[in-house]
Amino acid sequence: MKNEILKRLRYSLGKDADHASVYDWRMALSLVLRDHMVDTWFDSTRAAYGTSAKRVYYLSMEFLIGRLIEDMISNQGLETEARNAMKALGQDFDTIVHNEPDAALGNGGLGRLAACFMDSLATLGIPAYGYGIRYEHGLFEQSFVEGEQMEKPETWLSQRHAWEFERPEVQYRIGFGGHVSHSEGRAKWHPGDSVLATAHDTPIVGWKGVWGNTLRLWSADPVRQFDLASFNRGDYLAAGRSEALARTISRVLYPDDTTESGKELRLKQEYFFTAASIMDLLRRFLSDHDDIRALPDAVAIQLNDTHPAIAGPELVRLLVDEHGLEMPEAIDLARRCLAYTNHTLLPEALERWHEGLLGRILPRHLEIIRAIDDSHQAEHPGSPRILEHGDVRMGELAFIMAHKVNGVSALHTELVKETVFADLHRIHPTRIINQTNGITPRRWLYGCNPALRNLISEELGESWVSDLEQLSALTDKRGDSAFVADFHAAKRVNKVALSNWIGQTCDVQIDPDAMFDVQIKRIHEYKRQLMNLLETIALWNEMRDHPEKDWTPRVKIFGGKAAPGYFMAKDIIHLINDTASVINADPVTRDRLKIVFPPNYNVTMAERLIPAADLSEQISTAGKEASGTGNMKFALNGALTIGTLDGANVEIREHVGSENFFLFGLTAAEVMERRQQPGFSRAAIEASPRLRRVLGQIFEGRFSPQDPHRYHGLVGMLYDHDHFLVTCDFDSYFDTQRRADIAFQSQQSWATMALMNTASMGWFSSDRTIRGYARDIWKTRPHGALLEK
Ligand code: 26Q
Repeated sequence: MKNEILKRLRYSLGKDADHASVYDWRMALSLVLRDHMVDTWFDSTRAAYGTSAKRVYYLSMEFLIGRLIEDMISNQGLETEARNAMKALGQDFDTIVHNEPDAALGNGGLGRLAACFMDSLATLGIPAYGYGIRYEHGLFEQSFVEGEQMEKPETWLSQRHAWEFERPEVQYRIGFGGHVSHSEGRAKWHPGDSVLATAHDTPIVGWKGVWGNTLRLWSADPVRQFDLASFNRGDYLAAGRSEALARTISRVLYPDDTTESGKELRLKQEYFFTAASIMDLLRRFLSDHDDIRALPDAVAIQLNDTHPAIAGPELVRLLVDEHGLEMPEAIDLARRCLAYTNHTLLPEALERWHEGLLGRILPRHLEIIRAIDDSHQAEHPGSPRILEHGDVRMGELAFIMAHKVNGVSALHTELVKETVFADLHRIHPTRIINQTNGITPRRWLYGCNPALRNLISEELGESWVSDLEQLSALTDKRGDSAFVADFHAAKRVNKVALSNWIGQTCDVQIDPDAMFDVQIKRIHEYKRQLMNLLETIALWNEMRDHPEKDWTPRVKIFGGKAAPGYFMAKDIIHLINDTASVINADPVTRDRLKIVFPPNYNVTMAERLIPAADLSEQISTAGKEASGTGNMKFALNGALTIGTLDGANVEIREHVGSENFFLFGLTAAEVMERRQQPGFSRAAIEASPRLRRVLGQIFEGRFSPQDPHRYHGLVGMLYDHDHFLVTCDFDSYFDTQRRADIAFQSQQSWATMALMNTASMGWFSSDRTIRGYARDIWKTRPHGALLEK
């Protein structure tokens, strides 16, 4: 490998070893690793063609993949070789790994799930393509200036992307606007504008390097070179316009993780990548099939939320306008290919487009959507409409065009049936099914936690990495005090490493023996970072009131970004940072309580924090978090959860056992009921002297002395419209935290509970989730013969 790296350095990067930078070395190593997997990748593609196996197409606006180098190394079993080669070349391996930018082509859970699914699809040997957008700028970079979030554009593509192959020959023309002509019963769309979608492929190789799939991301390019010949002087202006359109479409990821409705560019992005993907999969299908009616036997299209829901009308359009099918047959054929995953119940996150806007950008699609809506209405009189009050409702469109609709945890799926899609569920009672989310154990244990990985492998060998339920064998070790001590020691190693990193990046000294209490996720009112902070202040008050008591030392760690236009979320960040300044400087509590909030939380930071966590904060208002997947990563790495009965917490608790989980708070049903009671939050505040005191301190400017009114709005919100019931759950949360304090005092029993968490989390592998999709939705079987279970 050493020689291969030197060759790449010289002939691909044009550098000699004496003048190579860390970047050059990283690129040379990456290119060697990429070379190494090309054969597997080709073999897989060939095998998929050969057997005419059904292919899965995962359409997602987001792929939050993070760094890839460690996946590429460990999935191909090249760890020792790569380390030795870099050592022989005089390079520090970890420095090389950390030189790779974190590809943040996603906002949070939905995008990270897509990335975990790509890893599992490859590991299981299921022929699959991930389709998305090659954003030039991923999620913004966050910094804090005097405690406030600032956003800077992210620039992962300012360097060459090590893993991708550009495919200039794989290009599709994507139209926008214009008009539709009808003659002799046929419709034809004449777009007014168009851009080219160009494919960029990243190979995704599964565990043991047995199977490789493709992540195909589309960039938008101007069509100018196509049209130049026919251009007259006047058309040059039009050419300029399309060039500007092309440049903006794949420019930047929308940083909102709930719908910011009505943004024209967002709709164009959605159509752009969906249309390119549908054209691409049809071309592949037609290259070895004659009969378009066989499409559902060869193609399964999974819509990651409604963002690619225009896939339904687009497929129908191509079937009717280009392949000459009748509308009813086209709708039926499309439906047999399509399935839709719902990721949220929040009403503000359900996508709607004004009919006028959609009709202006996609006139033919609007006609087809009407036809779909009318035919569904004709078959099921009185059913909910796709078009309502002048809006196209993408959830209803996706539901009606899908043969299966899935929720992402057991609780969420039941709520989908009872709330957003209650009426459609009555009409199609077998369409909604559950597929509880999962996480890839390759990244979220094997890769990020070498200390624990090695301990497990010493006990079980390495087969657990692709068969995670084997972890249950560790249950037998709970009475083995030497093993429990080793388990505890692995956690300690990770905590020391994190303490050092926090010392460097946040300039805060923390005690590795304190409880590391971590909440990392997007900042959102429903996720209730605010409740966590209020509890921290209440604890601080009590430590100061009773310094003589034997307090369990804690480090409260926060991480997460707020959408740039979400002012309440930004206020919460500001308050956390303001509070940290006051509390961290307090000599009375200095050795017992610290708050740290490292800026720019991303996948790479998660890989650092999760292995070092003792306590995982999963405290959303019950009924609001569809699943959560961070919750799974923590429990797998031996953190105990403090959480509500929300999303996948419910199932995690069932698996790890209620005695190994700190439960608190109202249930989803109780939440709905409590919200109906007038003045519920004032009543809760009245009943809790502890909470009243904290809110008073914030209101008076105890944490913002330079600007004492800063948090009046925030405190007022809690009194008057505490939509997420922070006030109602506060006391139960505080008391449960104190139970956690006591439990942590016995390190041995804490470590045993932590071990039971790791041992019980096998079911939450995304391999299990993908097997579920393959069996219940896609009707396809893993291809990798070796991996067949
Ligand atoms: C839509 C239109 C316009 C602008 C933005 C959006 C948009 C973007 C991202 C809407 C929603 C999202 C992301 C949602 C998301 O991440 N949901 C999470 O999905 C996870 C995987 O299923 C779950 O575990 C989380 O509970 C859920 O919040």
